[in-house]
Amino acid sequence: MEFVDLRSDTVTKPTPAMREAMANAEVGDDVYGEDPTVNRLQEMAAEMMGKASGLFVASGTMGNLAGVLAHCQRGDEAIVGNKAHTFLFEAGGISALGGVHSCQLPNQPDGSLGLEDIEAAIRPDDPHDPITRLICLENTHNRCGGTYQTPEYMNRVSEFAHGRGLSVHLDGARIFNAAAVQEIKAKEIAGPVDSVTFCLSKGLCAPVGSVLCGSKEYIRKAHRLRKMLGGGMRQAGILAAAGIVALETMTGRLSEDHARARKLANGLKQVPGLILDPEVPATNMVFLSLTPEVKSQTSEVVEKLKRYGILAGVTGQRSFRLVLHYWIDDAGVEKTITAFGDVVQ
Ligand code: TLP
Repeated sequence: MEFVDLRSDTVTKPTPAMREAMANAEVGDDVYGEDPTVNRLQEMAAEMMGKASGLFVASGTMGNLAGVLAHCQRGDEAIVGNKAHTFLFEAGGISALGGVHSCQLPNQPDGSLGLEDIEAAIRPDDPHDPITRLICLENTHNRCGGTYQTPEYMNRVSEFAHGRGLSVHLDGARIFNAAAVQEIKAKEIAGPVDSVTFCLSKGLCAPVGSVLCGSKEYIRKAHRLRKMLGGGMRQAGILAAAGIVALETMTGRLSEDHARARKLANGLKQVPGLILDPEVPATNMVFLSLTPEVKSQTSEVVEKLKRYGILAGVTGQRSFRLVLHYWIDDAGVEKTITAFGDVVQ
């Protein structure tokens, strides 16, 4: 059966153009800096983020890990949101592998961190305290519903941080979604921060990889860290080739996924037993839960949906996440609405 796979945009498979580019990619040893395709991708990525340099890494998780470690020494503190991907879903890497202490602040419903909260969290110069070194932001924000932050917000936090000698790292796994919904360039969002990671392998459909971008000096440090983490990938141009096609052909179409997310949310809103939160999806993610009257748990609903050819993501005992991407068309959206209508009782 052909599944409508809404579990994540990470499930996207490469397009035929990507496979062709991969087959024909010119390659070299990237640990020596000699892979022309990786070098080209890194230059393109840095330019799009408004940074001096880029570093191709295996995943968003590796980008955030090397990204944070390049800012912090062991024992330093990084301010993170309590719903941040880096805090929740990266296996505690910054603390386990980097010795970086995290200070978790409540994410506001829109995914932001309050400036007053950040200000109050900065440690005094006291030998009892770790040294506050870094603020981590996420845009779009996954667990806050695919919400996005404006360039004004990115500017405000960065100016505040720089005024206090702190750096800002952005988990921009889906920064091109944040740019598409605001009809701006990604560099307007990433410009003010010190470093940014974005993913090629989510809504942009490339099979593997992310790029960490920042200043020349910062990327030089991150390059060594990537090696330390086992991420020196040699003839990685085969992968980078798909990333180049992703940047050339996929960033301009993401608003189609946002429109389908709204269509899906609209349809599901009519299904008795479902609550949408938020009611209107900000970008490509639809979050919903079962009302107290519904007897089934999420796991049962998910099993039943499979029989209709629908794969849904589970976020809790009574909640789901549905993510729109390149491989979900209008028919898939209609099929999903019908299936939820039949299954939820
Ligand atoms: N997110 C995945 C899961 O890990 C939850 C998903 O299905 O959404 N930052 C953000 C904001 C992410 O959403 C993800 C992946 C990552 C980083 C990590 O990227 P990868 O999976 O490439 O390590």
